[in-house]
Amino acid sequence: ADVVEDQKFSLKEVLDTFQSCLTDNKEILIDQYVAGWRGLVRFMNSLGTIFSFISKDAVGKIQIMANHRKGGHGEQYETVQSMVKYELAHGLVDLTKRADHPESGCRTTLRLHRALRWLELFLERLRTSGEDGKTSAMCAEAYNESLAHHHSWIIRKASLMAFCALPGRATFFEVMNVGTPDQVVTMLGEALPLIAEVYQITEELYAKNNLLDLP
Ligand code: 1PZ
Repeated sequence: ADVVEDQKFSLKEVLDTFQSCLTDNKEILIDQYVAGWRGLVRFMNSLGTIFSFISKDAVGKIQIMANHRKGGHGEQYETVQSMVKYELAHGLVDLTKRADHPESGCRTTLRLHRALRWLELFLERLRTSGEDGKTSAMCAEAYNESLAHHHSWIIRKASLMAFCALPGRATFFEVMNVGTPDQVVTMLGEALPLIAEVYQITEELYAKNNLLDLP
């Protein structure tokens, strides 16, 4: 295979990683989930330094999860399901206010999980947009419907400002490096149901365990 071609970054591989985090019995593998986020952050970094305050926070959370996996109880963190069970059974989650466990896997994953909803809404808008669609508006709408509800005023302002720096739809599609606009749309159509499924499974698991408002 062409070496240069192989090194080129494709958003398809990133979205494939997310799909691969689902096991046959619908558990979510943390290694793959985290790898998916790593790829997304890499993609975001390629869009410009204005996003570095976002990428810094995301990298921090990715690192927390990677450390849980590498730690002495790493095998308990194999899936989101086993993590929830383990951390709750051992009182490792701050349930009402931040205290002894500011870096629990549960609260850290919840932040990424909320961001995954943003991703789903944004990619769906991108998929169904016309040639003259405005990426910054699509991004802002997706954000206002999801993550914004959980962010302070200052973070919301900074985020909405950063979105204005997003390249136009045509350039955005090119940076995704998936192929023609038609191929991008097809790829998104295939990837989105799986991203939605990963989101839904986590959402139900968190709801069942009363974890959706972790501080
Ligand atoms: C392609 C354009 C990129 C748009 C990214 C949209 C997401 C905007 C999120 C901005 C949040 C940045 C600042 C950090 C906020 C944190 O306070 C929160 C809550 O964490 P806590 O303070 O409770 O520890 N962090 C988050 O909400 C996690 C945000 C992760 C964002 C990952 C974005 C990945 C982008 C992929 C692009 C394809």
